[in-house]
Amino acid sequence: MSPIEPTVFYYLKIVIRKRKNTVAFVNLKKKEVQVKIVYYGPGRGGKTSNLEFIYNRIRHQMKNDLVTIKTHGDRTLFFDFLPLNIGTIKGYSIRTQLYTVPGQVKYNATRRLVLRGVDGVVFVADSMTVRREKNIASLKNLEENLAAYQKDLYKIPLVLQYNKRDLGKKGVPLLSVEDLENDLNAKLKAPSFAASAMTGHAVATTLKKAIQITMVSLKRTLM
Ligand SMILES: Nc1nc2c(ncn2[C@@H]2O[C@H](COP(=O)(O)OP(=O)(O)OP(=O)(O)O)[C@@H](O)[C@H]2O)c(=O)[nH]1
Ligand SMILES: [Mg+2]
Repeated sequence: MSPIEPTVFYYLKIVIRKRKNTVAFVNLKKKEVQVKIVYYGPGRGGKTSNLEFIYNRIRHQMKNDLVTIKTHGDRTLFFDFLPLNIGTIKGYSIRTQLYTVPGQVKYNATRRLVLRGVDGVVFVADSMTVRREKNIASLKNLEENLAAYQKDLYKIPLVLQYNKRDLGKKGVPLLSVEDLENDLNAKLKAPSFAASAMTGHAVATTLKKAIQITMVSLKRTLM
Protein backbone atom coordinates (compact mmCIF):
# COMPACT_ATOMS: atom_id res chain seq x y z
CA MET A 1 0.00 0.00 0.00
CA SER A 2 1.26 3.46 -0.76
CA PRO A 3 2.08 5.67 2.23
CA ILE A 4 -0.86 7.16 4.09
CA GLU A 5 -1.24 10.84 3.34
CA PRO A 6 0.11 13.38 5.83
CA THR A 7 -3.41 14.64 6.57
CA VAL A 8 -4.28 11.28 8.04
CA PHE A 9 -1.34 11.50 10.40
CA TYR A 10 -2.51 14.93 11.43
CA TYR A 11 -5.86 13.51 12.47
CA LEU A 12 -4.22 10.56 14.15
CA LYS A 13 -2.27 12.92 16.35
CA ILE A 14 -5.46 14.61 17.47
CA VAL A 15 -7.15 11.30 18.12
CA ILE A 16 -4.29 10.20 20.33
CA ARG A 17 -4.36 13.41 22.32
CA LYS A 18 -8.08 13.16 22.90
CA ARG A 19 -8.19 9.46 23.52
CA LYS A 20 -5.43 9.21 26.06
CA ASN A 21 -7.89 8.67 28.88
CA THR A 22 -10.33 6.48 27.02
CA VAL A 23 -9.11 2.94 27.51
CA ALA A 24 -11.50 1.51 24.93
CA PHE A 25 -9.41 2.66 21.99
CA VAL A 26 -6.03 3.47 23.41
CA ASN A 27 -4.03 0.78 25.07
CA LEU A 28 -1.73 2.72 27.37
CA LYS A 29 0.28 -0.32 28.37
CA LYS A 30 1.00 -1.37 24.83
CA LYS A 31 1.10 2.25 23.66
CA GLU A 32 -1.28 1.42 20.88
CA VAL A 33 -4.30 3.04 19.22
CA GLN A 34 -6.76 0.76 17.44
CA VAL A 35 -9.09 1.71 14.64
CA LYS A 36 -11.56 -0.91 13.42
CA ILE A 37 -12.76 -0.86 9.83
CA VAL A 38 -15.27 -3.45 8.61
CA TYR A 39 -15.77 -4.49 4.97
CA TYR A 40 -19.48 -5.21 4.57
CA GLY A 41 -21.60 -6.24 1.59
CA PRO A 42 -23.43 -9.05 -0.19
CA GLY A 43 -22.01 -12.55 -0.51
CA ARG A 44 -19.40 -12.95 -3.26
CA GLY A 45 -19.17 -9.18 -3.68
CA GLY A 46 -15.40 -9.12 -3.18
CA LYS A 47 -14.76 -8.23 0.49
CA THR A 48 -12.21 -10.97 1.08
CA SER A 49 -10.59 -10.17 -2.29
CA ASN A 50 -10.06 -6.56 -1.15
CA LEU A 51 -8.17 -7.74 1.92
CA GLU A 52 -6.21 -10.28 -0.08
CA PHE A 53 -5.11 -7.62 -2.52
CA ILE A 54 -4.03 -5.28 0.28
CA TYR A 55 -2.23 -8.09 2.03
CA ASN A 56 -0.38 -9.18 -1.10
CA ARG A 57 0.78 -5.64 -1.76
CA ILE A 58 2.27 -5.20 1.68
CA ARG A 59 3.11 -8.70 2.88
CA HIS A 60 6.84 -8.07 2.59
CA GLN A 61 6.58 -5.51 5.38
CA MET A 62 4.07 -7.39 7.49
CA LYS A 63 4.77 -9.27 10.65
CA ASN A 64 1.23 -10.61 10.80
CA ASP A 65 -0.58 -12.82 8.36
CA LEU A 66 -4.00 -12.31 6.92
CA VAL A 67 -6.25 -14.46 9.03
CA THR A 68 -8.96 -15.90 6.88
CA ILE A 69 -11.40 -18.66 7.62
CA LYS A 70 -13.16 -19.99 4.58
CA THR A 71 -15.83 -22.56 3.97
CA HIS A 72 -15.55 -25.30 1.40
CA GLY A 73 -15.36 -22.93 -1.56
CA ASP A 74 -14.17 -19.39 -1.15
CA ARG A 75 -16.97 -18.19 1.08
CA THR A 76 -16.14 -16.50 4.34
CA LEU A 77 -17.50 -18.48 7.27
CA PHE A 78 -16.72 -16.13 10.16
CA PHE A 79 -14.57 -13.22 9.10
CA ASP A 80 -11.20 -12.21 7.71
CA PHE A 81 -8.87 -10.14 9.79
CA LEU A 82 -5.92 -8.06 8.71
CA PRO A 83 -4.07 -5.87 11.21
CA LEU A 84 -2.19 -3.01 9.59
CA ASN A 85 0.45 -1.00 11.34
CA ILE A 86 0.24 2.38 9.75
CA GLY A 87 2.85 4.20 11.73
CA THR A 88 3.95 5.52 15.09
CA ILE A 89 3.07 8.89 16.56
CA LYS A 90 4.53 10.15 19.80
CA GLY A 91 5.47 6.62 20.71
CA TYR A 92 2.01 5.19 20.01
CA SER A 93 1.69 2.62 17.30
CA ILE A 94 -1.40 3.08 15.20
CA ARG A 95 -3.11 -0.14 14.31
CA THR A 96 -5.89 -0.33 11.78
CA GLN A 97 -7.80 -3.56 12.07
CA LEU A 98 -9.56 -4.60 8.89
CA TYR A 99 -12.36 -7.13 9.11
CA THR A 100 -14.71 -8.66 6.57
CA VAL A 101 -18.11 -10.07 7.39
CA PRO A 102 -19.58 -13.22 5.81
CA GLY A 103 -21.98 -11.92 3.17
CA GLN A 104 -24.28 -14.93 2.96
CA VAL A 105 -27.70 -14.06 4.35
CA LYS A 106 -27.70 -16.95 6.85
CA TYR A 107 -24.70 -15.64 8.78
CA ASN A 108 -26.33 -12.54 10.21
CA ALA A 109 -25.42 -13.26 13.83
CA THR A 110 -21.74 -13.33 12.87
CA ARG A 111 -22.08 -10.16 10.81
CA ARG A 112 -23.58 -8.36 13.76
CA LEU A 113 -20.84 -9.58 16.06
CA VAL A 114 -18.09 -8.44 13.71
CA LEU A 115 -19.65 -4.96 13.70
CA ARG A 116 -19.17 -4.56 17.44
CA GLY A 117 -16.97 -1.57 18.15
CA VAL A 118 -16.72 -0.62 14.48
CA ASP A 119 -15.21 2.80 13.72
CA GLY A 120 -15.67 2.86 9.94
CA VAL A 121 -17.30 0.79 7.18
CA VAL A 122 -16.43 -0.03 3.58
CA PHE A 123 -19.53 -1.27 1.78
CA VAL A 124 -18.46 -3.47 -1.15
CA ALA A 125 -21.27 -3.57 -3.69
CA ASP A 126 -21.26 -6.03 -6.57
CA SER A 127 -21.55 -4.24 -9.93
CA MET A 128 -23.10 -7.24 -11.67
CA THR A 129 -26.65 -6.49 -12.80
CA VAL A 130 -27.89 -9.78 -11.34
CA ARG A 131 -26.74 -8.68 -7.88
CA ARG A 132 -28.77 -5.49 -7.77
CA GLU A 133 -31.30 -6.64 -5.17
CA LYS A 134 -28.59 -8.30 -3.07
CA ASN A 135 -26.70 -5.00 -2.77
CA ILE A 136 -29.81 -3.16 -1.65
CA ALA A 137 -30.75 -5.87 0.85
CA SER A 138 -27.22 -5.96 2.27
CA LEU A 139 -27.12 -2.19 2.80
CA LYS A 140 -30.45 -2.40 4.61
CA ASN A 141 -29.07 -5.24 6.71
CA LEU A 142 -26.04 -3.10 7.57
CA GLU A 143 -28.35 -0.33 8.72
CA GLU A 144 -30.28 -2.76 10.95
CA ASN A 145 -27.17 -4.31 12.44
CA LEU A 146 -25.62 -0.94 13.19
CA ALA A 147 -28.86 0.11 14.87
CA ALA A 148 -28.42 -2.81 17.27
CA TYR A 149 -25.34 -0.94 18.54
CA GLN A 150 -27.13 2.43 18.52
CA LYS A 151 -25.15 3.40 15.46
CA ASP A 152 -26.59 5.23 12.51
CA LEU A 153 -25.78 4.31 8.91
CA TYR A 154 -26.06 7.98 8.04
CA LYS A 155 -23.54 9.03 10.65
CA ILE A 156 -20.94 6.30 10.64
CA PRO A 157 -17.85 6.87 8.46
CA LEU A 158 -18.78 4.98 5.31
CA VAL A 159 -17.21 4.46 1.90
CA LEU A 160 -19.00 2.68 -0.94
CA GLN A 161 -17.05 0.57 -3.39
CA TYR A 162 -18.58 -0.51 -6.71
CA ASN A 163 -16.55 -3.63 -7.29
CA LYS A 164 -15.92 -5.91 -10.27
CA ARG A 165 -15.81 -3.12 -12.85
CA ASP A 166 -13.30 -5.25 -14.82
CA LEU A 167 -16.10 -7.65 -15.75
CA GLY A 168 -17.61 -5.10 -18.13
CA LYS A 169 -14.82 -5.77 -20.62
CA LYS A 170 -15.60 -9.47 -20.47
CA GLY A 171 -19.17 -8.89 -21.56
CA VAL A 172 -20.77 -9.47 -18.18
CA PRO A 173 -23.79 -7.16 -17.77
CA LEU A 174 -22.93 -4.53 -15.16
CA LEU A 175 -24.97 -1.85 -13.46
CA SER A 176 -23.75 1.60 -14.41
CA VAL A 177 -22.10 3.63 -11.69
CA GLU A 178 -25.10 5.99 -11.94
CA ASP A 179 -27.51 3.13 -11.27
CA LEU A 180 -25.44 2.02 -8.29
CA GLU A 181 -25.37 5.57 -6.97
CA ASN A 182 -29.14 5.81 -7.34
CA ASP A 183 -29.75 2.46 -5.67
CA LEU A 184 -27.34 2.83 -2.77
CA ASN A 185 -26.01 6.31 -2.38
CA ALA A 186 -28.80 8.73 -3.33
CA LYS A 187 -29.51 9.62 0.28
CA LEU A 188 -26.26 8.61 1.94
CA LYS A 189 -23.98 10.65 -0.31
CA ALA A 190 -20.94 8.76 0.94
CA PRO A 191 -17.63 8.82 -0.94
CA SER A 192 -17.76 6.08 -3.58
CA PHE A 193 -15.28 4.38 -5.90
CA ALA A 194 -15.61 2.19 -8.96
CA ALA A 195 -13.08 -0.55 -8.33
CA SER A 196 -11.83 -4.02 -9.05
CA ALA A 197 -10.51 -6.20 -6.27
CA MET A 198 -9.29 -8.50 -9.03
CA THR A 199 -6.99 -6.01 -10.77
CA GLY A 200 -6.58 -3.94 -7.60
CA HIS A 201 -7.99 -0.83 -9.20
CA ALA A 202 -9.05 1.67 -6.47
CA VAL A 203 -8.63 -0.89 -3.70
CA ALA A 204 -5.98 1.16 -1.88
CA THR A 205 -7.87 4.39 -2.63
CA THR A 206 -10.99 2.94 -1.03
CA LEU A 207 -9.09 1.96 2.11
CA LYS A 208 -7.23 5.26 2.39
CA LYS A 209 -10.48 7.18 2.14
CA ALA A 210 -12.06 4.96 4.78
CA ILE A 211 -9.14 5.52 7.17
CA GLN A 212 -9.17 9.22 6.50
CA ILE A 213 -12.87 9.82 7.11
CA THR A 214 -12.82 7.54 10.14
CA MET A 215 -10.05 9.66 11.64
CA VAL A 216 -11.96 12.86 10.94
CA SER A 217 -15.04 11.40 12.59
CA LEU A 218 -13.14 10.18 15.66
CA LYS A 219 -11.68 13.60 16.04
CA ARG A 220 -15.15 15.14 15.90
CA THR A 221 -16.61 12.66 18.38
CA LEU A 222 -13.85 13.27 20.86
CA MET A 223 -13.72 17.03 20.69
N1 LIG B 1 -13.74 -10.32 -11.99
C1 LIG B 1 -13.75 -10.02 -10.68
N2 LIG B 1 -13.97 -10.97 -9.78
C2 LIG B 1 -13.94 -10.62 -8.47
C3 LIG B 1 -13.69 -9.29 -8.05
N3 LIG B 1 -13.73 -9.27 -6.70
C4 LIG B 1 -14.00 -10.52 -6.31
N4 LIG B 1 -14.11 -11.35 -7.36
C5 LIG B 1 -14.42 -12.80 -7.34
O1 LIG B 1 -15.69 -12.96 -6.76
C6 LIG B 1 -15.70 -14.13 -5.93
C7 LIG B 1 -16.11 -13.77 -4.52
O2 LIG B 1 -15.13 -12.90 -3.95
P1 LIG B 1 -14.88 -12.81 -2.39
O3 LIG B 1 -13.82 -11.79 -2.18
O4 LIG B 1 -14.65 -14.15 -1.82
O5 LIG B 1 -16.30 -12.27 -1.92
P2 LIG B 1 -16.80 -12.00 -0.46
O6 LIG B 1 -17.52 -10.70 -0.50
O7 LIG B 1 -15.71 -12.13 0.53
O8 LIG B 1 -17.87 -13.17 -0.27
P3 LIG B 1 -18.43 -13.80 1.11
O9 LIG B 1 -17.25 -14.20 1.93
O10 LIG B 1 -19.27 -14.97 0.72
O11 LIG B 1 -19.25 -12.73 1.76
C8 LIG B 1 -14.29 -14.73 -6.01
O12 LIG B 1 -14.31 -15.75 -6.97
C9 LIG B 1 -13.44 -13.57 -6.46
O13 LIG B 1 -12.32 -13.97 -7.19
C10 LIG B 1 -13.46 -8.29 -9.07
O14 LIG B 1 -13.24 -7.10 -8.82
N5 LIG B 1 -13.50 -8.71 -10.36
MG1 LIG C 1 -15.39 -13.29 2.13
